[in-house]
Amino acid sequence: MPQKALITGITGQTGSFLAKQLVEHGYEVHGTTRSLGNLPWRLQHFGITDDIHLHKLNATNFSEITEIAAHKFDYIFHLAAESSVASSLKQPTKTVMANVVQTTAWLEAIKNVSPECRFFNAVSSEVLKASEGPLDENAPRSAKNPYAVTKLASMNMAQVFRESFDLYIVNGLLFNHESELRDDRFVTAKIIRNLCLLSKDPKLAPFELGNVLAERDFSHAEDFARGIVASLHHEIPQDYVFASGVLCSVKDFFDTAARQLGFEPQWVGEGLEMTCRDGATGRALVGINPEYYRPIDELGKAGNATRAHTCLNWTPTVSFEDMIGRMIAYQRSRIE
Ligand code: F7E
Repeated sequence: MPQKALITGITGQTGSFLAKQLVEHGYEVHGTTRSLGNLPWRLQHFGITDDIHLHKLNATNFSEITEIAAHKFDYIFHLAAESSVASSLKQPTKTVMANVVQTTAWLEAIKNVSPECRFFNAVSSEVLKASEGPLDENAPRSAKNPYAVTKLASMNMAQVFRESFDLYIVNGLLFNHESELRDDRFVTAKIIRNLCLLSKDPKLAPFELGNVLAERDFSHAEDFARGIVASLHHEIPQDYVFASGVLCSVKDFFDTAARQLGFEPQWVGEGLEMTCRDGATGRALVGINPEYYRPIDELGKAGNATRAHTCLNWTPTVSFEDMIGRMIAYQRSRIE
């Protein structure tokens, strides 16, 4: 009998990489989606749409969640969420419903109808407090935006269920994870898409970013998917940081991508007056728009994934440059 796995949020970036890996490993893969009418383009990209059992789910409907949990999966990977910090600032109530109420409903459902199921809960580096040095699972907590508040609550809830009801539950403290399948609400995909468009059309006007001095710890989502699977196969359920350990600014990401596309990025000005031109042609590539700034944007958070290295034998394999190369190649193939 193949092992049965359910991925909530299977049509998202990380859900799709996870689905691909589980299908390749011979699992029977199920997934939830808001609408069966929407084409799951990421699953199509991997050619695995026919291998997936899709379940339509209204994510805040507790009885629908219980009905799906009653299929008695061996593993549930709970990734469905409002995952954009910017969107959470605009729609905090919706974010609480998607991230706290939904997660609690899944926890309650597995406790009631499938207590043997191993459950992965996707949490975020946004719940960790910035400080000197890379942050591990024991780093102090802090939540500076609605998204972070909801992820912290969902992590606390999952820990309470693990300790109170003896369930196998793992929280993954995921630092930024990007890929060719990222959507451009997120800064990396926005940069890649716009630079590819600029490189294709010499007359195109520059685009706009927010705080380019913000720093993040970027990895490839495919590497995290591998770690997430491994995290439910350890003998004890515990929480894991997944991260590269390397800090990089949005500006560094932009510069690396621009160079790979043949531009020579040259920045001038400060703050809102910053702009970047192509040194070879003098053409403006990007400017700053305060609309994309966050009210609070914590700087300098790198992750320490020692526990994942030690317990799961997990290490990232896709380098920063290769990740950007893959994002560019995919984006170019879509716009050419
Ligand atoms: O922003 C800055 C922005 O929206 C990254 C999610 O996966 O990782 C992700 O959250 C940085 C921020 O991702 C623009 O201010 C500048 O400092 O790509 P992002 P995020 O907020 O880090 C964490 C770990 C998660 O858990 C989340 O689910 O880039 N930035 N200019 C911009 N950001 C955006 N979106 N757009 C800009 O134009």
